[in-house]
Amino acid sequence: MQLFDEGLHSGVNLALKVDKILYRDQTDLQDLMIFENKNFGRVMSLDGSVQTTEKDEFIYHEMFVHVPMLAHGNARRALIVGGGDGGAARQLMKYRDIAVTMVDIDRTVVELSRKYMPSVSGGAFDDPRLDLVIADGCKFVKETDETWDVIIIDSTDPHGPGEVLYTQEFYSDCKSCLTPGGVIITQNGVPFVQEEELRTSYQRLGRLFQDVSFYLAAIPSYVGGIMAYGWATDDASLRKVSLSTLAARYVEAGISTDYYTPEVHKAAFALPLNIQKALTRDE
Ligand code: AG3
Repeated sequence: MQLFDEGLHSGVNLALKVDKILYRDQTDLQDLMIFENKNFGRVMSLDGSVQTTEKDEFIYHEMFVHVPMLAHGNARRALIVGGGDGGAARQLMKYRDIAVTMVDIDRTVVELSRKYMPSVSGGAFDDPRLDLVIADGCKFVKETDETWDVIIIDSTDPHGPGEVLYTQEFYSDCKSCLTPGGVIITQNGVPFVQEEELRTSYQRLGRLFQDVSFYLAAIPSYVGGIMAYGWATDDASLRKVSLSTLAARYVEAGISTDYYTPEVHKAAFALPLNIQKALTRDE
């Protein structure tokens, strides 16, 4: 029996049974593998870490997109940095009046996701409302003079090509291309095994934004428990939008989801005490 043995964390590993390898090669930037697993369907890994699986990507991407979109309530322009599998783009396409820019550094990720895992992007790459840019996200946000209402940083963990997407400089450049009242969401890892990354992002974002927090969701293929999305905005009211307003916006948007509900949205911001303590602890 062949096992995919994830090397992301030093003390704990996710092992997935590999039923069939569909693709394995080195792109210009990273090692990319796509294989089949009974429970997760097709799985894409980059540099040995699970990025996306057919069966649980809906949880990750729905929470990444609908939480900021419905909290904002009037977002017309969204930027995805990373997200080459197209999962976040697919969720954004559910909004009628949306224009999406997606900047991923690795064209091969886009091409292979499209080919081997078409349900993840679900046609988003053929949608005229999506502008796909193959470029370094860091450089892109530094140089652009465009602005966005919602910025989704759908990166790998802070190793390899994704590492720069966790720096103070990158967050600051993102802030300069955010419209007033806009919000930035980050992929911030699994706190139980990546507490340092949570603390670091909290400090870096905290130097730049009035309201910085996290919200949570459990993604079965990201080992170690519940994962955290970073939330950064100068408009503190976005985190306080009432359940009835979220519910009205959800109905009005006419979107359908399999994980997200307005109730789950509200609940996701409740941080367990150990996470609150990790954020405020002096060290
Ligand atoms: N973004 C999240 C990768 C997280 C990997 N972490 C892990 N395996 N524990 C990847 C892109 C998904 N659109």
